[in-house]
Amino acid sequence: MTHLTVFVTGASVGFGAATVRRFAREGALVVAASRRIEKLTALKKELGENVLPLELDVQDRAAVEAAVANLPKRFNEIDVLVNNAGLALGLAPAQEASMEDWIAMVETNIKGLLYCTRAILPGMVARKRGHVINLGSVASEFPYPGGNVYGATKAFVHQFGLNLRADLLGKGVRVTDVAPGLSGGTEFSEVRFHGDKAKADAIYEGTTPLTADDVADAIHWVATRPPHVNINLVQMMPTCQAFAPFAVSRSS
Ligand code: NDP
Ligand code: 8X3
Repeated sequence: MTHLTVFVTGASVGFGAATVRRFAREGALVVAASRRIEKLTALKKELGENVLPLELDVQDRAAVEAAVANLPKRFNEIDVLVNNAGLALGLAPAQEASMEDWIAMVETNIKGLLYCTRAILPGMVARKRGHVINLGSVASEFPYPGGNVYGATKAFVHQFGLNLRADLLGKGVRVTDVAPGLSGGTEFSEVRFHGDKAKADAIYEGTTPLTADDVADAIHWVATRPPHVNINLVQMMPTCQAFAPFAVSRSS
């Protein structure tokens, strides 16, 4: 593999950590960014000097801009931005959902992704090469009860990616939406249920969900296609997941 420099947000656990491992083991330089620096430092200890731990809250626009502007020279020509930091909070119907949860999802999944993209994109355009890989979700296309704002943030991610492609035509910069379905072994559901592990575990009971390594594999695959190939969307589900019929209320 040519030596890529990869910037991964939400790198401390889950898909992000698996992505850092995958690229670092293939010889890439990886900036591993998230809020929990101790987990990032552990990743560096595991993977070596090609990993740069970066304590970063993507909700903090000034911090994102400063972090990108002040990257050490060895890591500052980013080839691949993996916009992975994100979360779902709650599964309540819209009329009962927490506004704080909604705002946190918008601040992270939408605004955080915008801050990172806007900070890193000019360098990619100047170098005439780069790749923005956004973590979308099947929830962007398929609605489900309680998915209200989470699914909408991922629909934003999908459409923003397509519009980025339109702006970046001729600039040598690729854009991909990697949109997984049910995925286990990450903190996603524990975060969604505000730390209720029993509720989180119940989501995966009796299933064989996608793993973080499955998703990292897809991310690595799209990033290592020849430069003239742009994968617009990878939508992936575990074999045990499919679609439900339309719901019809018979009492109204
Ligand atoms: P995890 O909860 O395991 O990991 C989320 C990561 O995001 C953590 O590393 C966390 O790090 C980081 N993060 C959260 N908020 C911030 C913030 N404000 N600033 C910086 N980093 C932040 O989730 P997954 O790995 O499962 O999910 C990763 C992405 O994939 C998300 O965007 C999610 O929406 C999406 N996705 C997940 C699916 C699933 O079923 N698991 C399916 C489809 C998409 P820290 O706390 O250290 O900051
Ligand atoms: C995560 C998958 O189905 O919980 O994006 O929304 S789902």
